[in-house]
Amino acid sequence: MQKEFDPNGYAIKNGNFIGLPYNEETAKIILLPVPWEATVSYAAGTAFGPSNILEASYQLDLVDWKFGNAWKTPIYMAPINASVQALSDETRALAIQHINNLEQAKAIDSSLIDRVNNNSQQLNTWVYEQTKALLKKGKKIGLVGGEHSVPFGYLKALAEEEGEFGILQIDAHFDLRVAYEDFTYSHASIFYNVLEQIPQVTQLTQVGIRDACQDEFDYVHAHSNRVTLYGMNYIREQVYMQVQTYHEICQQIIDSLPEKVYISFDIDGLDPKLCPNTGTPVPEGLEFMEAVHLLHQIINSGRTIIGFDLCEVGSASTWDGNVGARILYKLAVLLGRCL
Ligand SMILES: [Mn+2]
Repeated sequence: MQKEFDPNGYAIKNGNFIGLPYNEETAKIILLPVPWEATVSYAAGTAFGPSNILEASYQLDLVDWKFGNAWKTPIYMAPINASVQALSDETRALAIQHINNLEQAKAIDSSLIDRVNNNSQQLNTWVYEQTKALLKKGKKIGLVGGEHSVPFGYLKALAEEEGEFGILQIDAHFDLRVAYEDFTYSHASIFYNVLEQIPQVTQLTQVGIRDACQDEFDYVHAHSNRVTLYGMNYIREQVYMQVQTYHEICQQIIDSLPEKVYISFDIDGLDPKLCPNTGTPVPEGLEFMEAVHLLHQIINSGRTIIGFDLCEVGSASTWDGNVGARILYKLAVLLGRCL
C-alpha cells in the first residue's frame, strides 16, 4: 500500500510532479510532457526538460506564499511518451542535415524539409488528440515542452472547446518568423502559425521580448489590433525613468487581455541566470518574482486562466529543472484557482 501523502515530509518519487498523490482520474490539472526538440536552432536539450523538471520537483517545499495550501491542487503529470521522444530524435537528425546545408551554403535537399515538416505535423496531431480528449473529460491542461513549437495542437483543441481567448506570452523572442530555416512548425514560428491559423485567438500580448528580426517587428506593428508588445526594453525604461512602477506595467499588460487567458511561458523570458541551458538564451530577462507578480495579477483581475504551456527548460543542469519546476508549480496552482 502506498504511504499516505505528507506535505511536511520528503517526497515519494511516485512518477508524479512533486510526488503529489493524484492520478489521471483523480486530478483536475493534467501536466502533459511533450519531449520534442526537432527544430532547435542553438543549444539542444529541451526535449529532456520535462524529466529534468519532474526530478527537481521532488525537492520543492509545498507552501505557496500567496496560496498557502497550494499543494492541495489536484495535479497529475502524465508519463513521458517514448514514441514522441523517438519521433523527436528522428526529426532532429533530419533537421540538422538541412541546417548544415544552409549554414555551409550547400545545395538544398527539399526532401529533408518535407520530412521535418511532415513529422512536425504528426506531433501537432498527437498533441491535438491528447489535449482534445483530456478537455472532453473536463480536465485543465498544462503542456510541458520541449521546444516552443509544441503548443500548436493544444491551442487548436482549446479554441474548439473554449471559443475566443487571449494569450499572454512570456518570452525573449517574438516567435513570429515565417517558417524559420524552412521549417513550417519551427519553435521560432509558433505565434505566426497561431495568429494565421487560429482565429479564436483574439489577442496576443508579448512580454519580455528582447530579440527580433525585422520581419517580426514589422508584423507586430502591422497587426497592432491583435498583438500587443511589452518588450524588455520598454519595461526597464519605464521603471528607470520613473514613468511607471513595475506593478502599473503589469496592470497595463493584464488590461490588454480578454476575459479568458492562456499563458505561454517560454522559460527564456526569464533572465538567463535562471535558465542557463535553455535553447536560445538572451541577456536581461524578467526576474523570478517579476514573473510571479505578473501571473498573480491575472487572478487578481478576475480573469480566467484556461490553460498554459511551459517550454524550453534545459536539461544540462539541475538548476534549470529547479527553476522550471517552481514556475510549473505556480502555473498549475493558478490554473487550479480557475477551476
Ligand atoms: Mn519562444
